[in-house]
Amino acid sequence: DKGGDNDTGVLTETKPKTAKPPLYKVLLLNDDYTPMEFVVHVLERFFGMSHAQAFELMLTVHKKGLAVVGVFSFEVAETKVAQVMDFARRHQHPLQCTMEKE
Ligand code: TYC
Repeated sequence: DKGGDNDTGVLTETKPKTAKPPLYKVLLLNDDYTPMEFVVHVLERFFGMSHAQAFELMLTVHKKGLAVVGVFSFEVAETKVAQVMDFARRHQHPLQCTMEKE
């Protein structure tokens, strides 16, 4: 294949692209009641963060009101949100976790 000549004499190859799947941000929301240590534990347990990373992100949420915890495929984001919401509910904390399309 000699490629496409786009009127410049330069041969360019156009690779058929497969559509990239959409990505979803998982957001953690601040509230006045969930203990800081519980949020840190959630971030370690469900998002694989180190204690230091988790503590830093927890403080960002506490100060700014919310933060992006990670970006995932729809299925993974949905699972993370469900895991966090279920864990918070079982421990009777009002912690909220949501997702939105990037
Ligand atoms: N604001 C909470 C407190 O002062 C701590 C907290 C941080 C709660 C992050 C939720 O997503 C959250 N105990």
